[in-house]
Amino acid sequence: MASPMCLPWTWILAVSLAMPYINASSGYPMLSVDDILAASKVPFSNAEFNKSIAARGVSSSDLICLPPSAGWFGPNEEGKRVVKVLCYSKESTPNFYMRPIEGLIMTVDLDSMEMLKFSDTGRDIPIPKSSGTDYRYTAQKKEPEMEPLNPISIEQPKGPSFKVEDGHIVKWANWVFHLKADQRAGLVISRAMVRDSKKGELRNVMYKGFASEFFVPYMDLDESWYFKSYMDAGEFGLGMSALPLVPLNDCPRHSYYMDGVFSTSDGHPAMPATSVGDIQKIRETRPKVTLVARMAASVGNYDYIFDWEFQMVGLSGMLMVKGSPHQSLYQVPNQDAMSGPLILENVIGVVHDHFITFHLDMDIDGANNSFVNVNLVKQRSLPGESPRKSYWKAKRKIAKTEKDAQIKLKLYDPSEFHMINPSKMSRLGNPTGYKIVPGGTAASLLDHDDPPQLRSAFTNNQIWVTPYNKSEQWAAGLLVLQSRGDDTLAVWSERDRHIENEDIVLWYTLGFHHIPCQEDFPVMPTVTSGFELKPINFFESNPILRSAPAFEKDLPVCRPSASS
Ligand SMILES: *[C@@H]1O[C@H](CO)[C@@H](O)[C@H](O)[C@H]1NC(C)=O
Ligand SMILES: *[C@@H]1O[C@H](CO)[C@@H](O)[C@H](O)[C@H]1NC(C)=O
Ligand SMILES: *[C@@H]1O[C@H](CO)[C@@H](O)[C@H](O)[C@H]1NC(C)=O
Ligand SMILES: [Cu+2]
Repeated sequence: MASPMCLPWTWILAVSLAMPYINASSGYPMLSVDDILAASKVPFSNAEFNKSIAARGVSSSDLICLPPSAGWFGPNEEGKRVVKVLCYSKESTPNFYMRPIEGLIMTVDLDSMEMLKFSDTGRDIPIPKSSGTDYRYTAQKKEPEMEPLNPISIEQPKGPSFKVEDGHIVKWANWVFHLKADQRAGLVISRAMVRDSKKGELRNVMYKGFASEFFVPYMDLDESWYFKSYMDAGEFGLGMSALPLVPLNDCPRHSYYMDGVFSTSDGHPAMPATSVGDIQKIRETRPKVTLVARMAASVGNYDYIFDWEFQMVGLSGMLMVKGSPHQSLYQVPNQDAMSGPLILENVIGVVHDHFITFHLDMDIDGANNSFVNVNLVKQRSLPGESPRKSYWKAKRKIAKTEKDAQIKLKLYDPSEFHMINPSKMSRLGNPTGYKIVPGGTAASLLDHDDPPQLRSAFTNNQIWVTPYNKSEQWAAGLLVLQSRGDDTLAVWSERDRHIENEDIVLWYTLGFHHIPCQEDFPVMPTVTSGFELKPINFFESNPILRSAPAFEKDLPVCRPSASS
């Protein structure tokens, strides 16, 4: 586990985690595994807590306590690192998230491990029943009332088409890129280059791309809920929350697995503690062949799967969000007073949002690029000009400074968004470029002065462009735990720096609102969302024509060993 080769890097990480204490901006480094383990034990040394648990009929051996981050809500909790500790019953279920002990919440100081506040408001709220909460196949008592599907096997008899050099550099089809496991971002793709099939040269597309920050605010004002406005990358760490991928279930044969070795709070190298290992994998599938760099993480009650999908023509970032069950509230007779739909007896799925902000340092044919807003503008024909009264024109506007590139998506005033190299022209004189095609387009409905939105102001726009600055990689700022929003992408962008024909970074926020429903119980079906990066006048013509079609003689025919 502790390979000596990892040490230099680990020390750099340990130094960068310690450094924030001398930084002027608000906030603290992400929670460490030690913080989490220690904080979750604090309630047990409190007699009042024991009394409350006993009154609810829960045995202490059935308790599971977790310390989610507390957010930041004004000066009361400043000067100390605090978390909120809440508990669940794991009696008769592996799915304790479905059995919250509602209204029991403790504010804990992470350094002194003291309980700062004890709040116990939910004694009359029953703990939801355990029946039906077990999602495992073996726990389903009844035969399913549908025809089972036959297995499908995907074969690749000549082995994979990708190569991995030095453990990190991936070569596949016309793509070359570097893959890295990162404690905070999870998976980092860098130096993505594509070989031009006509000219044979390797051309730069993206210097670095990764999920920079998450924002998941819940819409409930109760004492035990209002603070739930998680920022999963900067508070918990996507890499730190990584899950092992399961061969043949998560990934097909020939997949390549990469361990993530990170630093513990005392600087030792270690694999993520929430599971036995962090694995990224590369997958090949047919007939639509894409190369997938995947990582899975489990942050609290949510499982996230990140797929960076390389295609023959484009490069796309894909995100799948796969939920484990939600935390829940209780049944209230007045529906309007409920913060979400009832999804099971005694369980409310509290409505909330998911936002993920990506850092996309594009380098189209070199570092100096420009951002172009190609606006579709409605035109009115002149009287007598045409039987047609209206049409639209694509009007190009190059962003000169950061404020020109603060973009809110609009259905009735649409645009395409291009990253171009203004000094690299195609045969026809078009600048070479890539466009970003937004996917999940939900915007945050919170007011800008609401503390969670102030800290997550990087979600105020869906697109931003900033000049490259090595200190501006994390959209919520370097320090996120209890930050006050003084070091976010929104603050940097207000400087309105020059971004035309410069080394620039594109930021895109993917969003979706989540109104839970009964099908989200006991485990959520996968929600998929993503965005694409597609070439725009980058190639002289469609590069797919140069790749060979599949012939029948090359494809294996698989037969079951005994035919029936
Ligand atoms: C609370 O209960 C736990 C488990 O039964 C016990 O170990 C602990 O000593 C109790 N704490 C107090 C302060 O009574
Ligand atoms: C990029 O542009 C800057 C000026 O905006 C210039 O100083 C720099 O040399 C350029 N870099 C390249 C690689 O052309
Ligand atoms: C780079 O970013 C840091 C942090 O936001 C900031 O203090 C510094 O002024 C920035 N440098 C430039 C040249 O914008
Ligand atoms: Cu959700």
